[in-house]
Amino acid sequence: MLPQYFPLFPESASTMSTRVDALYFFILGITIFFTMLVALLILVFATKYRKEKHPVPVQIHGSIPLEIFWTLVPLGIAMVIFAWGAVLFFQEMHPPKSAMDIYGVGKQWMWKFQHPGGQREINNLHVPVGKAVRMTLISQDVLHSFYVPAFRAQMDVIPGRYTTVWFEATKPGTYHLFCNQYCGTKHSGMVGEVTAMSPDDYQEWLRGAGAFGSLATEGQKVFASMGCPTCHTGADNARGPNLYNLYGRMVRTEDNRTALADEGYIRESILNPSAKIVYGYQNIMPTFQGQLNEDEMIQIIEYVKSLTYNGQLLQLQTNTQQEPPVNLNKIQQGIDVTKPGTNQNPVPRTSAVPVQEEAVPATPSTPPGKQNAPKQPRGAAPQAKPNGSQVEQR
Ligand code: HEC
Ligand SMILES: [Cu+2]
Repeated sequence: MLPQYFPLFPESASTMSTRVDALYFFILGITIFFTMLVALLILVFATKYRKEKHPVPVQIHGSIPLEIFWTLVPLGIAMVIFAWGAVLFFQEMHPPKSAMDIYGVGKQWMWKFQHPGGQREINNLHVPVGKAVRMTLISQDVLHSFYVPAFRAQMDVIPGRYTTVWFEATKPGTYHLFCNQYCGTKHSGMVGEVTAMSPDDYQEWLRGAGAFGSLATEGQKVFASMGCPTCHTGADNARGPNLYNLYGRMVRTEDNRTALADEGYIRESILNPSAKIVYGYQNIMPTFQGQLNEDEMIQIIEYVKSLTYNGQLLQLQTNTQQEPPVNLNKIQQGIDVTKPGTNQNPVPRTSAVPVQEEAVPATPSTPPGKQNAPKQPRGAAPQAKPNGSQVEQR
């Protein structure tokens, strides 16, 4: 609606953008009001108290009511702006629980995106309309900034650290994607497009985008090729902790602190293992600094995230590829599921996007690499981690 009357203004196409605009226009309105008021008063006073009529000005020495009035009114207005802005800030910072994940890597001078199903794109981002999307962003070189004006969404993209931003597109269309932080010679060329599509079109697009495997299955391959399973076997007496159900949990560290196992924590555990030592474990994990690129890091993180009962379900729902999801039972039996034809799904899949019932395995999945540990009894709670030696808090 706006661009028609006010072409200087970007389109408004997300749930946040209308709210941000409301505050913006409120501040703009106040500014215009006071600018006009001051200009008007200058004119009025200049005529009314001009020299011919008032050769000698009357001296006024303070007025308490006036001082209170012009202190409290601006304070009130400023507080309204502050409170309104703070509410919007918290909404911007906290993605809804139901948000889907998309990963973005900025590098000189392009944007690379990865969908959980493994679909990749460059300088192009496809998102569904009416669904919150949480972008997890990182830079491969210098500071960049992810900016979609139509969504009023902006977040710095920093080397070595994940940042997140979320949005929910409200209408289909193609919108500008900018790098909003000067990042070198071709900074101005670091632009792309965000295509918001109806959920059906988006599913269609995911199917057509041709991915080799979901991020989690790709991550499992990286995990195996890096030798992580030699220590993270999942067994009780393993040298490294069991990574099953790690994501989103509070981890107790050697110095008796707790850390939330989010994307940043997993990343740090891999690149700088001695930063936080898991309680009850030795500081023996080598650093993998320089051995993984950002794409592989994201894949490993998605793999670790998938090692939960719920995560597995989520993975199945977002993985629209024909390829079956990671079969934890097979991994448990020591079968290399990365070889074609060995990762058979126990439940035959009838549709590309499985419904929830299909996705639930008949028996709870056991952590990968559990081959040395005693078999879990049928029907045991999946989150009951049979690992007595571990004293982490959940
Ligand atoms: C030499 C054995 C060894 C190897 C190889 C190893 N790790 Fe570790 N890992 C450990 C140990 C021991 C800990 C716990 C102590 C610590 O936090 O450093 C750990 C901790 C972790 C944690 C934090 C776990 C928690 O419960 O908070 C993650 C995540 C992790 N490793 C991932 C990996 C990945 C991914 C790889 C392969 C790229 C890998 N590790 C390779 C031994 C190893
Ligand atoms: Cu840039």
